[in-house]
Order: sequence, then C-alpha cells, then structure tokens
Amino acid sequence: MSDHDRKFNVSRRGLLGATATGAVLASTGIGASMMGAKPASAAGTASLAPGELDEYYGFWSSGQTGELRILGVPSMRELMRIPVFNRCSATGWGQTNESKKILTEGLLPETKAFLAANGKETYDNGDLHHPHMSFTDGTYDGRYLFMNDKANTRVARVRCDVMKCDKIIEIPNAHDIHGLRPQKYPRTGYVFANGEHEAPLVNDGQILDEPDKYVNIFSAIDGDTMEIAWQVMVSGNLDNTDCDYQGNYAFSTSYNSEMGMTLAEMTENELDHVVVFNLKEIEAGIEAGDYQELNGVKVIDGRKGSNKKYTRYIPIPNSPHGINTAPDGKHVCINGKLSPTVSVMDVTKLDALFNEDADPRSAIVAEPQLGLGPLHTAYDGQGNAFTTLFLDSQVVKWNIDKAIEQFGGADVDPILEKVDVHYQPGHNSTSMGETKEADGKWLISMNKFSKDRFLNTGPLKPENEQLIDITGDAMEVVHDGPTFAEPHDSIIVRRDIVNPANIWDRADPMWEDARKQAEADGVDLDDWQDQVIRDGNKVRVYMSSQAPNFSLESFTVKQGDEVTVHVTNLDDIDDLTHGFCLSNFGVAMEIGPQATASVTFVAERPGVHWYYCQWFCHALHMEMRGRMFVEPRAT
Ligand code: RUQ
Ligand code: CUA
Repeated sequence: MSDHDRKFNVSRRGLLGATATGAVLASTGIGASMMGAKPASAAGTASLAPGELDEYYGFWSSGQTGELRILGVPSMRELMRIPVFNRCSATGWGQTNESKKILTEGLLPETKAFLAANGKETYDNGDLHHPHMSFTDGTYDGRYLFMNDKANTRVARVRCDVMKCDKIIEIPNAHDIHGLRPQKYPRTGYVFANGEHEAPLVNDGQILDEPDKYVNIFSAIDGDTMEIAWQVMVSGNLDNTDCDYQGNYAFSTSYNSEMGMTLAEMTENELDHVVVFNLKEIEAGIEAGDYQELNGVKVIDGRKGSNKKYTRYIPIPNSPHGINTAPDGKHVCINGKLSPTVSVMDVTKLDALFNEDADPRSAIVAEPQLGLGPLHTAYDGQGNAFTTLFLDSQVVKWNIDKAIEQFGGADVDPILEKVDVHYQPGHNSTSMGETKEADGKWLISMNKFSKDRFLNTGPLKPENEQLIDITGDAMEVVHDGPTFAEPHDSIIVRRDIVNPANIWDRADPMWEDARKQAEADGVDLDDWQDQVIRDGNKVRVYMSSQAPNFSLESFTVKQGDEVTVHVTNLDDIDDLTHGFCLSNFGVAMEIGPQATASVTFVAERPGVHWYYCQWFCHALHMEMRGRMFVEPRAT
C-alpha cells in the first residue's frame, strides 16, 4: 500500500459505492464523510488489501458456459473455475480419461448411441444455473456442491475437498433440469431437481404434437450415491424448487399451468401454481409399490386430480419463478414474475393441506405487492427479505411479519427500502442466506445486463454482479463485478465451512482406473517406476513429474498405436501443479500435486513430437519437456 493509499484508506470502502466525482474528491483530500459515504461497517471491507483473505466463499454458476466458479466475497475476486458440463483447455476436462469417465458414465444408453451417431462421446455444452451446497441440520456442511444442467438434463456434483466434479448423471424421463436444491434436514439426503419442459412420458416418437399427453417430472436424487431415488409425474412445467427445514416437504413453482405451447397460451391463466411434494407420503407410496418403473426409475403419479396423498397444487398469481425458504424455518417466498407480488407460504400449514383437504390457498399467509418482475428472494436472518425486481431494476427490502399483518388487514407497508441495481436483476443471494445461519451481511444482486457500467466490449457485454452491504438501515451498493456468460445464481458460504485440501491423496478415487491398469501392468504408482508397456497396438506410458523434470525424457511408439500417457505428479508441495501438453496432438492436462492423470490418443503422426509442462512450476519450467518418437508405419 502506498502512503497515499494508506492515508485515504479509511474512505475506500465508501468510495466504491460513490461516483467518480467522489473518488476525485477523496484523492484531493476531501474526506468521504463529505460525500455521505459511511466508514467501513460491520460487514467489513469490500476492497481487501493485497494478501488479505475474503470472509466468504462465493460459489457461482456460469449458465451456458457450463462451469462452476469460486469467488471471494466481499472482494468479488474470481478465485477458480471448476469445469463441469463444459470443456477446459487448461485442465484437460473432457479430454483426460478421468474426466471422460465422469462425463460419460452417467449418460443413458440412448444418449450414448445418439452422441456416437454424431461422432461424440459426450455433450460439449451445458447450462449450469443453480449451484447449492449439501446441508446437515439446516446449514452448509462443506461436503459437496450440486448443480443442474438445463441444456442436457443432467445433475452434477463437485467434491468440496478437492473442488473437482466427481459425478454427472443424466436424469431419465425428465426434460431439461432447471430448479435444483439439496434437502436441508436432517441432511442431504435428497437433491431435488425440476424437469422444466413437458414431453410425453415415453418420448419415443409415438406421441408428438399432442400436448395433453405431455407430463412433467420432479426427481429426488440421492446425494450420496448420485442415483435417482424416485420421481413424481406432475401437471404444468416446473421452474424453481426449494424445501423446508423439517424434512417433510419440497415445493416447485410452475409457470404455464395451462400446459400451453405458445406464449399466448402459456400466460393465459391468472393463476399458476406451486406444487407441494409430501416426502413421507411419496416414500410410503414407493414402499407400497404405487409406482410405475420407467428407465429403471420408480415414478409416482402426482398429477392434478390424481391421488392427492403425494402432491398439492397451490394457486399462485401468474407465472411464479423463484421459490426461497426463509431461515426462520417457517416461511417460503414464491416470486410472482409476471405478477408484482410475492406469495408467502407458511410450511406449518401444509400438514392441514394434506390431512383435511383444506383450501389450497390456506397456506398462503401474505402476498405483498413489491414492484415489477419479482424473480428471487434472499434473507438476512432478521425477518427481512430482499427481492429482485427484474423490470424495475431494483432490489426491494421488505419485512415478512409486516407483510403478514398487511395480508390480515392491518394498514402497514411491509416495504422498507428499494435500491437501484444495474440492470435487470435475476437471482440474488445473501451471506449464508439459504441456511438457518443467515448472517445479514452481504447481498449479491446478479444482474442480467450491464449496458453502460463497463468499458464497451462490443455487442456482447458482461453481466453485472453487484455487492450490496445490508448491515445498515440503508442498502448500499459497494461493488460492480463484471462476469462472463451467464452466472444465474450464487451462494455465499462462511469460509470456516469450506476446507479444501492443498495436495491430493495418492489413493484418491479420481484415478482408480489408472491405478488398476498400472497394477495389471505391474507398475506401482506409489513406488514410482517409469514404464512403457506394449500390449498389441496399445501402448501405456507411465511417467512422473517432479519440478523441473518429467521422469521420461523420451519414449517411442509406432504410427497408429493407441497411446495412453499416465503422469503422476510426485511433488507434494502446495501449489505445485504440473501440466502435460503434447504439441500438435491436441493433448493437454493438469496434474495437481500427488495426482495422477491420463490421456489416450492415436499416434497417427510420425516424427519427433515434444511434450512440455504447461503449468509454470519452476525456474526451469521451460526446460521441463521431453520427446515422443513416432516411428512411421512400414510401407
Ligand atoms: S432461474 S433468474 Cu435459471 Cu435460477 Cu431465475
Ligand atoms: Cu512443471 Cu512447468
């Protein structure tokens, strides 16, 4: 920090929210107090000094980019990208044998056949909207992150100990997984996933343009095994989902209860609905055999007008979108989208809904008018809610109890404050806000448009994620954060909950297959030996890396051989990753400290080919290289 910076440090945080004029005034020595900016508040500073660590991990989705991102909050510095549904040039995700296994093993047989017909082993794209951490007893437990792929109907899991994806499954019977939430209590448990787009239950072409025969599918996935526990067939397409803090119910918003196929048809009804899923009854129904089995999954009928034990349909004003359970363990906000209202559901009234066949609206205890385009709601843990208003480009802070009083006829205004955001917010999230430990410090508004907020990058502009200090009476926008396409959602997790390892465990299951193959080849991956094993036209190369060397300075194969290169990184120092990049073979991968990675290719190019370490690891990093000799095929 320069003397100049130190001198004006007190006002830095306030300045982030101030205009350029404010910054100029500060640099000329006029203090932030004159600008009305408050000094560093209880929430801490948004601008951390170099070397200072953030208080929270932010886990960000990336929409159509298909990866998961880690940011530090409140600095909003991007810390890491975790490839999931996408491909990654740096880490070799989608190219290494280890990642290919994860990307392909959970695909359905017909999907594999379809992809093969298109010359592919797996999908190249994904649309990752909703990342959520596993829970134990109502709060994050730091085990896993779960996320959806709307593009290709998949659900993935990331291991928080190494921050790598370890499972991806395709969800049969459903179409285009959108809303996703882990069970909060007693633990995760189930991961609930919404199929957004309706289709024939057996979608084999026998039924085409007969929308009245389409259904939608809600899935419960076992988060430990990543197998599908059960599915429920429902009416209307499913948008977002959440669940209670008691372990009894899950609920999904549904736009297009009309089951319309055109925009006019889809928005016709004044009321759509929330589907409430009775978990205990569904489990009992599965136990009792009240299901049909389809693609190996037990599917229960929970459509409107079917057996009412499993589901209830609560009418909600037009096209509800986000659904968010409050940290009080009682209230659930259903965001109206086309309606300016948020409907508040009381989970303690849901038993009556199922037992006494009560009026389905009896669980709605408030419905405040908040502004135009309410999409998602976050919480401060002090009884207040923060709802994004897409059309108004605002975040509105309101009080849940006051909204309930107003609904009961009292002359009170639940709205406490509105703040402009830039522009058109979708999701928002608060620090620990989707857990019972919501701490009311920070709010992120995830805005779909940045327009004029940053230097012009051409027709495609970044999104804008704004950090808002919510510790005071007034919400204060303190930081603009540009992001590439298109983070939908984020969670903000206290850093003490997340404790990743610095180096891999040599026995990690990630390279189980490589270990087995090495064993079969008589190579001990723990007691390192270099080996080049020929097995017909298959060649398996085993080598290690240790800065600044590959243990093999060269190896020889024949043109047309199928070559698998295994590299084990023997360095066991923090932050000492090596890479293996084979020039002009399109081969590159990351090998973390103590990790093994492998890649397979056909050596169809004769000649001398260099491989090099592609992670700057040592003063002699440039020298960390070797040659692959490919002997030409005899003519
Ligand atoms: S949705 S902008 Cu994909 Cu989470 Cu609401
Ligand atoms: Cu190893 Cu660069």
